[in-house]
Amino acid sequence: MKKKVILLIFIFLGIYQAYSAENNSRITYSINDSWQFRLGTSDVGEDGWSIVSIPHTWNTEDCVDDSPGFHRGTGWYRRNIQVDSSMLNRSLYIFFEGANQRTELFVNHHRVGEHIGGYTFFCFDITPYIKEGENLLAVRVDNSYDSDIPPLSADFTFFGGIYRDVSLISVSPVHISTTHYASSGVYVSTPEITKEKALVDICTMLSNTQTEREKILVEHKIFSATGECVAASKKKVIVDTQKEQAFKTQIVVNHPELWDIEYPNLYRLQTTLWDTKGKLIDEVSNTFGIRTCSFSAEKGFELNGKAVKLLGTNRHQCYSGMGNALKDEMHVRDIELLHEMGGNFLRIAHYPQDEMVLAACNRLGIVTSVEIPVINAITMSQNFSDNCVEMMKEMIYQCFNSPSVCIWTYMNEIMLRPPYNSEPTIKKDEYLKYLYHIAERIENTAKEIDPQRATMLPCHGNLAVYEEANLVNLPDILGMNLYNGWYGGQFSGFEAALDKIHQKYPDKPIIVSEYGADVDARIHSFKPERFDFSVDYGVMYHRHYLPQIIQRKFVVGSAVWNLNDFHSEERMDAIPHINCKGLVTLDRTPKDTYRYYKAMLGKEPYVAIGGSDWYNRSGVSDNSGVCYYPVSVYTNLKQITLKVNGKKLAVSEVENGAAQFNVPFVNGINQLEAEGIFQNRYIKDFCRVSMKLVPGSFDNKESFTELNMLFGTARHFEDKTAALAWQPEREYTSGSWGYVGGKAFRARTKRGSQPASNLDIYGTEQDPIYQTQRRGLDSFKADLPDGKYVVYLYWAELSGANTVDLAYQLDNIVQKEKATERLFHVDINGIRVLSLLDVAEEVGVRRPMICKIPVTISNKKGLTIDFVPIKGETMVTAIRILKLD
Ligand code: GCB
Ligand code: CA
Repeated sequence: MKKKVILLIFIFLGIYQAYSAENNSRITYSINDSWQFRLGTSDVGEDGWSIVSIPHTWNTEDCVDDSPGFHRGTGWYRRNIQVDSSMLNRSLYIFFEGANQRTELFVNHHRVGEHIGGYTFFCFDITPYIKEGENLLAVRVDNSYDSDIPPLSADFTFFGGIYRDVSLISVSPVHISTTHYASSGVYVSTPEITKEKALVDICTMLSNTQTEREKILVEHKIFSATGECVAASKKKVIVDTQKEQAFKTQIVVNHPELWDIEYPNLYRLQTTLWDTKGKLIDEVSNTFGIRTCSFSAEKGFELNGKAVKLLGTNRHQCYSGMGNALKDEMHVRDIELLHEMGGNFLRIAHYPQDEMVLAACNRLGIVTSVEIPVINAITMSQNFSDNCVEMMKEMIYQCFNSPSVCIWTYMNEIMLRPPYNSEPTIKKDEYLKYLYHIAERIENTAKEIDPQRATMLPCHGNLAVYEEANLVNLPDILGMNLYNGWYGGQFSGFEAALDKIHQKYPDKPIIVSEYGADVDARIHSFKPERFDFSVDYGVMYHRHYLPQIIQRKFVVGSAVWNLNDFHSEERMDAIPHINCKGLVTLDRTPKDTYRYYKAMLGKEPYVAIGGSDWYNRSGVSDNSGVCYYPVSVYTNLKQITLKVNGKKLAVSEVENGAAQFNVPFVNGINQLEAEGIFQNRYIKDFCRVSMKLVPGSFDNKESFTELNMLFGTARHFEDKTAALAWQPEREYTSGSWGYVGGKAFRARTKRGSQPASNLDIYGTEQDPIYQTQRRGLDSFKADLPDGKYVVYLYWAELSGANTVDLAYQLDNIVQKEKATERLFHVDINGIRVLSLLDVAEEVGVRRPMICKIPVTISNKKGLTIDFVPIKGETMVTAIRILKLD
């Protein structure tokens, strides 16, 4: 009772909890909450601090605003910790799970140390700086560009801040090391595995911060998944007064239960230090698995001697509106999404992620590759090279015990943008030599620390440049990032490329380390086309790729780029600042592409109606008052029956993960019900679609409510905020509605064109409405019934806007369109409503302009909107018509 009262008083006074050590064992306190944060280089003064919780990034505004760029600079965090006298004879550490990207820690104004790199754990010894009572922790974090710190550039946003958990660790002066590359201090490997027994090698790093050496007992106990102790050892060790003394021992586990994909059996190694009087000094637990893994072109990936095809995804660590500052459970959820989909492989790209990620992969049976963020290019400096190697060491030591990790990866598309192409001072041969030197150092580091695991280097499609740099034969596995049919070329270029590589390197196991297509879940098209960002093109892409991957044995694995949409500030696609190649959106809503994979890979019987997240649709009704749209049902069953509004429509055979239907949608709510049979059991999915039909011809009997037409495109667009459905343009015919004259605009790219501009349209989140347009049109006509209407005309001037030259777009880099002068009148039913309109002049380039005009139609005249050119071509991006009565 007394205790409770005291606690309450503390809370009311806002006093920090005091950290105290009641017994000897290790205590890890999370210190995520109640930090003060201030952006800027100075921590002096009391102004401008705000209270934040960690995980935290100072870039959350940047991921929702519409302006280019994100804040790169310095931020300060500070917080008090109360320490009571019992803690003063302990060793104290601050453990950071990750902060981007250069971090300095100060305790009571003493500089404790610095860590470089945004994606690995680090741990500082703060013992010498701690006093009884209040202690001030101050952390300076900097995410500025630094030519010595990888990544130099990459297709994702480098959110700054302490974006992963922080904790205070209190241990006895003699303890299992916390500062050996911030790992757990215990390394488990299994050099020999047979049915009868597994040899378990354990290397324990011991630290002694006292002035005297100390004799202790190191006990190891291995527990099975059911909690039974299956092996143990206890040995005397003299720990010198030093940090990180390695103590090695070997234990045998009889009849080991192996870790594999289906049964991810885990063991727990409990390491305990005892003093000679039998008092506990320190204890840590490490999860590990017993398994073998190998890669070869001939046999593929073998786990415990059994070949398994690795099929899965990549993953980025960010989320809608939160940047990279995710709570543990959100990391776990992503891995569960992958697991539910049937994925057995995760390329943790392009950097080590939250510890929850590997924990979940270990638990769920997902094989992983982890990689260091050396991307696109290097700096020819000793510091850069050293930082790469240091990151590799940190990554390997920190992930060492995870059975899911089978691959150490480095240098993603390192030849994508070699600087010698643009900077004459950099000599190509010197650059390639230095690049190889770094690659070799990284490769050797991996093999020295961990000879049991394979290495991989992911190349982009142009393998010749990697050959030139001598990088193909260096790693064990050749990673290929292939985007045929997305950034350029045809789908079939994918298998052609793979076969060609295999012919040249018949012994090299290949992983398709990336492949994917951007999908904006709001865009659909029944004439899907490369770079239209439609769900439908994305589905076509993946339905081509996956069977090709499955067919080829030398392709030992593949990883879709990407599990989730992710922030990439410089990108300007259908969703500006976001790379939308995810199978799920930035808030983890599955797209049809996810459904396709789940149908192909998932273990449970599965039926899912495609487009079930496309609720608001519009279309043109035919003579019988319906509109036919194709609907796919994704399933791993053989046959699907589809009912529409309670009536059976058809039965369809499943091919390549999907059954296809042509569904007559009626105006209003449509209920779809798909069902298949699995072992005498119905497996079903339901979905509702709200359809707003516009008559294909107005015979005055049809009712009309609204029409939302996009120009210059075959895309449908769902404005999910307003629950508004946009449909593609059509040409006017008598009695109906549509455009007259003109041409659909196409954005010019380096080698051709694409169906929509990739300009970020400022001040709107509905960018796709403005990214297509019709130019040079004479008019829009709709033979609407008499009545009162509101007409909305949409424009955006796309010419004259600066584009960004993004290396990842390869041949698809959009060319800047020269500013064109464009001046025209707009007449509605013969009345001039806008004269000498110059959209660029009116609102600026790449800005939305909507003109709302009330119109009364009488005498069966219908609606005619004329665009009268004065200078240049006329243009319009969308028209919305709403009937008021
Ligand atoms: C790549 C890169 C990756 C990009 C991806 C893309 O090859 O490795 O970082 O995000 O392509 O979407 O272009
Ligand atoms: Ca975490």
